[in-house]
Amino acid sequence: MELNFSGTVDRKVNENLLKTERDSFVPQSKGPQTFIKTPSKVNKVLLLFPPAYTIKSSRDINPLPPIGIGMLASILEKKNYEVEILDCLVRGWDQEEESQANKDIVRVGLTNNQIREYIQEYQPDVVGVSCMFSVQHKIYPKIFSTIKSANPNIITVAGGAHVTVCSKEVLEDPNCDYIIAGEGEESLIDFLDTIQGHKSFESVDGLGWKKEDSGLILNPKLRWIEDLDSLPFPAYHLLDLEQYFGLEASHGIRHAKEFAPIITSRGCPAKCTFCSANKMFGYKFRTRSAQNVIDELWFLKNNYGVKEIMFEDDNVTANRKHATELFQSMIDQKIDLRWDTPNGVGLWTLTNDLIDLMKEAGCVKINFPIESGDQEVLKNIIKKPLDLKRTKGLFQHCQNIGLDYGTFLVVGMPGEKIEDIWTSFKFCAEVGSYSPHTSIATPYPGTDLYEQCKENDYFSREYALDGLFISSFMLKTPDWSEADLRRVLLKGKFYLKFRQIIDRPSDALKLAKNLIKQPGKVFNYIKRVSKSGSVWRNPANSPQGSLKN
Ligand code: B12
Ligand code: SF4
Repeated sequence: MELNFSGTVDRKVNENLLKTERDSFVPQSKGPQTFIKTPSKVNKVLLLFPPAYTIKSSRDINPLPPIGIGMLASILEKKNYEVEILDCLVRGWDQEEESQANKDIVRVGLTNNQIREYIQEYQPDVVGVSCMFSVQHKIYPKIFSTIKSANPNIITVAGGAHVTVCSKEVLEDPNCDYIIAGEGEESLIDFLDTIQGHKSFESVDGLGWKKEDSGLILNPKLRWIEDLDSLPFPAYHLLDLEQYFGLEASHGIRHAKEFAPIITSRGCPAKCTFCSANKMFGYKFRTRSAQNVIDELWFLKNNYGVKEIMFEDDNVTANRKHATELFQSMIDQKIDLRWDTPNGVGLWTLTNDLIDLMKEAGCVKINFPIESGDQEVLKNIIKKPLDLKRTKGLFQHCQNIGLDYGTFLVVGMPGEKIEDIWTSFKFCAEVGSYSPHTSIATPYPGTDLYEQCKENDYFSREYALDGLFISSFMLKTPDWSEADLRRVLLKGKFYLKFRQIIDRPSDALKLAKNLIKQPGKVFNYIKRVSKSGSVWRNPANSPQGSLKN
């Protein structure tokens, strides 16, 4: 099968690209012939967060302050560069452009013209583009070409999770001059030194660049920042936090208008087969000190009136000692903020005592990323270090102390049987989680799942990044068909609602009210899940729904 990431690369190149070790990369092709004349001096840098494609009716995207480029901006300011941040998504949150290829899809955010005008006004020497999501891969070339059309002398550099796992595809774009893989703080500064003639391109960790005689070069990513306290807080003065306040589509349900995301750690020691998080920040779990985090919380509270925090870490509790210290300090210093964990927590380290501490420290909801309710699937297929028996006790404890919780499931992994998925729904009922957030297994570049599917040809249709919305049905295996998956999802949904009414009769009224208020929602759900060819949550990835414009 021909892999179709961007339409411009062949399978051989992709296979190299998706190897886990970037250091084993050997350039395979000459790549586009654009080689950069370096300026003698860089004064101004613009960091840009692109607009996003989404489905018009559900707008499954979240405008959150992009703290990654916020941190880069801080570092740049410390080095005396003049910096601005342009979050094209939030600045154009009320603007929608219909896709010409599919009228269900819209581009949300600033238009190319608006971005061009901004750049022409600001006149940066370098524009850094955050390319975080592979699912948004079609927007990035448009942004690079818009930047070059504003001024062809501007140097473009891309970073972020998508760049990290699909470095070569991004760099092959003739309007993208450089990429930086993995965490960007040190490399961005080294890169700016390099293009000003003070360092060699080869010395910049994780840099992708174009060399006249040998095409694209990807330097290996070898270094991780050990002391996270050495990093400054995001440049909040450039992020303009107020523009995010009160927007409905934040990450999870918000109780306060004034909210902010924060990251307290980097890296994840687990090796879940569907996840590429370690490609971004490595396997070693590194933490900021409790006091460093608290200082940032005070800063957000005192300067921006922030009342609610989202810990956006992959695993805020992965190190129990660190988590205990952090939450205890929040209590001791009377920080008095509500908070939750939208991405879930490291359940293998969670204890009842830690949950008590979290609640006392202001936690209003814990997400339990159990992924499966079947221990064998967890152990042999997902490879998440989780003991479900122990986890049941944690759910029970949350119920006992009245702490809200959610559950994440991923279904349709190769090797998983339909009965196993059913077991997951039964597990959810048992622990009183009647609306689990259920994702269909999706083979992201850079994951073991992707490698396994490629090896065994488990793709149900031609592999394309467009299909990466977590809601897609991209796989087929000898154990089940797409139709089987759809059936069990539908059955599971109704089973859980039925169990909710039986187990908690008082919820029946609430469910009935919801049904009366939004009858179309249930109908749409049934239609979406049962109709072959339609997708689980987001039609952008249906075969007819590719983002062609
Ligand atoms: C917060 C978060 C979100 C937020 C993003 C908000 C925002 N504006 O930043 C929200 C909730 C919107 C989100 C949504 C989704 N997310 Co998300 N998200 C994350 C998460 C947990 C943390 C990101 C973060 O803030 N990290 C901390 C900061 C410091 O890091 P950073 O932003 O990556 O920036 C650093 C580097 O990347 C680099 N860098 C970044 N930009 C640039 C630019 C330049 C020029 C340079 C040089 C360097 C550079 O330097 C920064 C500092 O070190 C990551 C997991 C992770 N560990 O990264 C997943 C992650 C990025 N998300 C992921 C996914 C899949 C999604 C969704 C598709 C899920 C879904 N709903 O289907 C959606 C996509 C939404 C969309 N628009 O289409 C994947 C992306 C994988 C991929 N290849 O695409 C990740 C890696 C999670 C994973 N385990 O796989 N997400
Ligand atoms: S899913 Fe969570 S626990 Fe598993 S590897 Fe990814 S970040 Fe770590």
